[in-house]
Amino acid sequence: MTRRPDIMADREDDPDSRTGLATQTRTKTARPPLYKVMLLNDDYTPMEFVVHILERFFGLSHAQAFEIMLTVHKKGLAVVGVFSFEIAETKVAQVMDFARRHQHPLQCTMEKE
Ligand code: TYC
Repeated sequence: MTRRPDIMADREDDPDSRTGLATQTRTKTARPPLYKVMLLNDDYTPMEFVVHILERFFGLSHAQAFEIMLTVHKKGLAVVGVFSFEIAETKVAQVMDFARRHQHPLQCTMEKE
């Protein structure tokens, strides 16, 4: 009969027993990463068009939309919302498609928070 070397004599369901290293089971649930959706300023897209986009795709009131549009206009960009990857991707695509169809150069991007 062939004898197993001692090094192999660990229980097969315990990967730590041979190395002496202990691992712990993680019980914490990882939250999915969030993504900032940002609008960028440009010199050509009309202010009312940007306000309309913020109302239509981001559910902002007219006053909130106007405020964020002005922030983008003055500072160059602003975060308009924070979403899961898939929602952020959809918002960016909706804004870019709507702007393109109206022939405005408005840019919308996303970035991991
Ligand atoms: N700067 C534009 C203008 O003066 C307005 C504007 C605001 C454009 C926000 C883009 O994301 C933007 N007409």
